Amino acid sequence: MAFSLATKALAALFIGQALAHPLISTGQHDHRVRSLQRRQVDISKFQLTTSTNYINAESGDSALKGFRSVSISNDYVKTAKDFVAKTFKDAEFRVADDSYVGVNGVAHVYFKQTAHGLDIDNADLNVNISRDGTVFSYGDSVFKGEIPPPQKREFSDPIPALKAVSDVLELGISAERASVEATEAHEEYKITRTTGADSDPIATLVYFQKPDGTLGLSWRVQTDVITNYLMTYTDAFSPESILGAMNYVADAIYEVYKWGVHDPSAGVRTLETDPWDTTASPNGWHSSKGTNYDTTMGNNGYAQEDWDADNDYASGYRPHSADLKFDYPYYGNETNPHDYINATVTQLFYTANMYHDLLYLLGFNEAAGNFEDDNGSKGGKGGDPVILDAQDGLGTNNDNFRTLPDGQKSRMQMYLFDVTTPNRDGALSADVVIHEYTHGVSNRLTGGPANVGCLNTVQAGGMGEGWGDFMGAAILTKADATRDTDFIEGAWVINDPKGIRDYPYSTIMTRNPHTYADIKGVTEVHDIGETWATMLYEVLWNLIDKHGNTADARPTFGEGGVPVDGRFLAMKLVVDAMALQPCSPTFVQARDAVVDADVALTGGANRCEIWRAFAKRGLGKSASGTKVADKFDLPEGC
Ligand SMILES: *[C@@H]1O[C@H](CO)[C@@H](O)[C@H](O)[C@H]1NC(C)=O
Ligand SMILES: *[C@@H]1O[C@H](CO)[C@@H](O)[C@H](O)[C@H]1NC(C)=O
Ligand SMILES: *[C@@H]1O[C@H](CO)[C@@H](O)[C@H](O)[C@H]1NC(C)=O
Ligand SMILES: CC(=O)N[C@H]1CO[C@H](CO)[C@@H](O)[C@@H]1O
Ligand SMILES: [Zn+2]
Repeated sequence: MAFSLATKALAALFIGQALAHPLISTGQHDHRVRSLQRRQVDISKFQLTTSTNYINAESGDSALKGFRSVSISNDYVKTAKDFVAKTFKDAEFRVADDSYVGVNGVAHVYFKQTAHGLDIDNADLNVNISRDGTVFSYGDSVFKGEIPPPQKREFSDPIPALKAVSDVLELGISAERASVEATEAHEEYKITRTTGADSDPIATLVYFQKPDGTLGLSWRVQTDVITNYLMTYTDAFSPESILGAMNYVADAIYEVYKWGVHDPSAGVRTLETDPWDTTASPNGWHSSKGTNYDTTMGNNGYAQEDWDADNDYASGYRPHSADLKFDYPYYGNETNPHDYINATVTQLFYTANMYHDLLYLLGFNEAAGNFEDDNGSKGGKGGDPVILDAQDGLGTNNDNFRTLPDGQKSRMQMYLFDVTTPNRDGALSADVVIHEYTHGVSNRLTGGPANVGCLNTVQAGGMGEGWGDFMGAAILTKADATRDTDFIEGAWVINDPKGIRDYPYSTIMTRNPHTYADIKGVTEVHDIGETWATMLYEVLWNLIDKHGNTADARPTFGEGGVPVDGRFLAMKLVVDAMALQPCSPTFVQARDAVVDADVALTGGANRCEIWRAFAKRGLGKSASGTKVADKFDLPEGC
């Protein structure tokens, strides 16, 4: 038993994406598969068929029972290595470089089996280590038979392997004048001077567990042909025998106002590659239930136009791109907004998916009732990606979100704003998209995912508006902002620097004088929401001043799953509080839920920062939920 230290970039990529965190599943419905089928070759016939064992604590497995690392360190990789060394005595492994500790404190360590210094490409092992340092489960597709002795081969062998792959799969790559160049990676070769491929094919010598149960040397040949990026295994000594093939999707690229850009006046569009989070969207944004989409559809949402306001997402236009390259022009001077529908739908899809991924990390996941087509057996109900309708013909100068219970598709309708010339498109402005999506979050979280009727009273409905503005403010607040920096909602869409609310969000009373008493007798929910979001904006700044800020798009979690910076901590507490508060909460109850969320998450480490924020705006300790009046007092100890 030994560990080789060789880390191969390519192998790591392969493990990371094909096994640990699959990028895109390779089911039969893959659009690339379909395009291959037009050439009469069905790649699914060559699908890899490796079987994996999964052993958990309940299996009573003797290797697992009571295993604890003899080492005194709390290095979880070391614990996993010790476990593997003891359990698979005769095998060699290398640690893949994508081990991590999950939000639940479970560490996941990935190994690749090796033989004679080469990877056994379809022999993987992953070990889960609990918080207390014990191994609680592992999964393996380790080769348990006899490792054959090393075999000799010719330097030029990758060329016949490529020829065989191209012939059998009818890829149309010609390698008549090809030559071979070694790359920096171990036993990996670039095949140059071919024709018919989009980039030079790569061949890597690996071992492969064959369907007959033996282990053999194999060339893993990577070919990039128009829309098919394939990884094919051939027998190294009889290359025409294809051992397996998988479709490997290239990067997805979006030309968008990047996450963190408030609206089109605040930045330029850039190309964003694979922006998803692999925990929140393990199959990327264009895949669901084994289907890969070449359009703005996927597990988390379906984005399209709805010019005729018929709500029929199936017939709505959306851009298609076989290589998932969604880069479309938008200049801002177009007189007909239909001319940039590709850019708009792309932006809406991007913003909604980015927000899905962030919310997931903050706790709005499958079990909490989030918006996903496939619940991936992680709890909650599937079947409910968000319907994202851009340039919806139903109205102008507004947007809306209709939340249905978990398991039913909810709908965001983004309108055009015709108070400006040329018209402006709500879907291009992150503050308004985040505001709308947050209606879905607060409705699903308050009172449970199946009950979306908990924000209908006047105060609760008002907070429903406030949460949307607050989440936008927290997400779009820059790392170099200070508590004197204001946040303005909806300025771009109506082309007015004052935005769509009465006051900017500000911690300075003269710029935003809202206090609790302002909601007395008010029934317009947006007016009430302004006061609520103002209070949360105070919470945000008290926490940023205490814990600092970050420019990162996603939180870093410290011990106990607590975001290490104040900005994401504030977002997490606000989202956690939604799940804690009762159905139809009052301001007072929603405030208490934020205080309680901090108790649950940190043991109450931020109690006084939170109370001071609310008390400053009149929602102090002795404020009443029914008799609305300002109270500026703090609880004992603050
Ligand atoms: C590791 O634990 C995670 C849950 O934390 C589980 O989903 C996964 O299947 C486990 N994998 C193995 C190999 O034990
Ligand atoms: C819009 O702006 C682009 C880029 O600046 C320019 O090429 C184009 O001619 C403009 N179109 C109109 C209608 O002004
Ligand atoms: C949108 O993009 C497609 C290509 O995906 C193109 O054919 C079409 O003309 C574009 N639509 C507009 C309005 O530019
Ligand atoms: C209610 C629901 O949609 N449950 C699904 C959760 O995910 C598993 C596996 O993907 C499905 O079998 C369930 O139907
Ligand atoms: Zn709203």
